[in-house]
Amino acid sequence: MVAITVPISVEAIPLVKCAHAAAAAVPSVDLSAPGAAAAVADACRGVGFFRVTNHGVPAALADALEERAAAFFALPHKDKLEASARPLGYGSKSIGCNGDVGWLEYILLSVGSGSVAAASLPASLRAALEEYTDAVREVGARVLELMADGLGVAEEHRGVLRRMVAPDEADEMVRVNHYPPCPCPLAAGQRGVTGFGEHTDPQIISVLRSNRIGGLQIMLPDGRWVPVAPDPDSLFVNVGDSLQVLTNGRFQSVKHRVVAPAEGQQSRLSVIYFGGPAPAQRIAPLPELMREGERSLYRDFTWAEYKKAAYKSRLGDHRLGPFELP
Ligand code: GA4
Repeated sequence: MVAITVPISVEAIPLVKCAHAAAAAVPSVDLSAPGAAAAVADACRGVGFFRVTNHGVPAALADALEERAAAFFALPHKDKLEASARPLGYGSKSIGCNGDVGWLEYILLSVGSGSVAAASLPASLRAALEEYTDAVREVGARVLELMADGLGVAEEHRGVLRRMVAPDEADEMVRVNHYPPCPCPLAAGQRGVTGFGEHTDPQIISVLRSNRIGGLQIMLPDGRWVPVAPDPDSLFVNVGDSLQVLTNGRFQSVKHRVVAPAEGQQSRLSVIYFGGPAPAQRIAPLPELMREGERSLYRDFTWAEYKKAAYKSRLGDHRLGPFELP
């Protein structure tokens, strides 16, 4: 019996079409290669999503986290619920606070100011999460610097994006998603059960790592959904809505979703770091990027304002819509 069958029944979770082929649609960037800045910017202008190799995060950190997270998810449901503090902490099948459901259970935490430490999770899991997040934050920072470089920002201003997600002030989150195989009689052939419904991430940048089990799909600019081949040795970077605004639409946030593993498959486990700025940070196109006479596509807002609006929305909503200028 799968531990996450209560209280939402599997029939309440929407089905999703399985995507096919086009593995090459996901760009890959070697962070140690001389052309990394251009490759990162190309990927962000195109798909808004890319695979990162030579990222420097020791496999041992991710393995330790995966092992401890798996041990946590194997606990009885009532024990896991003790770590629930919606929308943060442990959650099962219910995503956010506005009725979204998926075939998964997760841990969602705010990072920094000791909040990972404060969460009522086993101490060894907290420690692994903290260590892993510290390492992945560095990758996020490096990628943000490459983005600025690839966008043509002058050398003395290249830290502009990276500084927005610097610890202390930044609003960072970490999420561990566990998708057990789904025993759903309705899901057959072309259709699977939604693990995590389609959405874009509201933050600036997200950095994902998963185990060997697939299920993640991204939407290409032409509207096609393609599967992302799992690769535990790589990290995957998402452009978030805030980065789309900061670049005045040069980079596009990527729609993505997860199809839960079918019965008989193994569980998918993913860990995502979300780099958001300080609450008071103004989210507006970077002056360093704007061409003469170029106008912002968005009205000005702060991260606190956008986050508040995002948390009132449904997963699949076009969250930037109300902020777009005619
Ligand atoms: C999507 C990205 C992150 O996972 C997240 C999610 C958040 C949540 O799970 O509570 C949201 C979702 C995410 C966007 C819209 C709102 C808020 C669920 C939801 C329906 C932690 C985040 O920051 O935004």
